[in-house]
Amino acid sequence: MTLTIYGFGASRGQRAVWACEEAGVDYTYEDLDAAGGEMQSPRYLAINPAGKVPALVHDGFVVLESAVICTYIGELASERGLVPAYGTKARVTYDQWMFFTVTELEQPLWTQGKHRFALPRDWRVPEVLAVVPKEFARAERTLSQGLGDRRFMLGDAFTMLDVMVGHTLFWARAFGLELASENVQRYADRLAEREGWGRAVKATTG
Ligand SMILES: N[C@@H](CCC(=O)N[C@@H](CS)C(=O)NCC(=O)O)C(=O)O
Repeated sequence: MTLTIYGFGASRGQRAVWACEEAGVDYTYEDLDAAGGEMQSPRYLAINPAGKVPALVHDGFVVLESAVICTYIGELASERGLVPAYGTKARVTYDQWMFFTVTELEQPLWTQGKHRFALPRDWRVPEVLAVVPKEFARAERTLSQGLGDRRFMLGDAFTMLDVMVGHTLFWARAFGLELASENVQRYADRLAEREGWGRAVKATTG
């Protein structure tokens, strides 16, 4: 089996690498030269026509979207219980928070990233940055209520959902946004201490 993850530095590619580290799945990490245009190269566009990362290629099968990639990796190591079984209520709750992470929690962060550096300069609208802390605070309050006093999003066991949520919380901290809720702060600290995350950081940013 060959499994390759495409990313660049501290991008969402770290989610896929962290997922492999937690699942004990062997992988090769390919760090693309984003500044040099490698994500828009014909070779990479043949893998992901959107020219975005992460992408995963597993024995020729392409998987896109970080939330789906993390779930796919978790299911490759099904014996580890990192993804609730399909058709269960736990899986519905897992999917619900996965969707919340990509459609709500990370969106203010992505707005900040796009309008600070990711979009071409003449597309950026600095005024939208004012809503970022407000929107993030609202999403974080929702997350805090969902997390409650659990160790991980779904209970005592770590799942791939924690990779997605955790990475997004680390991203918020890297962007200078406060985690206002104590339970979310403690949860993020707990995830940051995981060896799998440490190895993912080393693999992606050296
Ligand atoms: N929804 C996608 C978002 C992927 C994404 O936007 N990745 C960023 C890096 S973190 C990217 O490739 N940006 C390049 C661009 O927007 O052109 C996912 O979660 O995989």
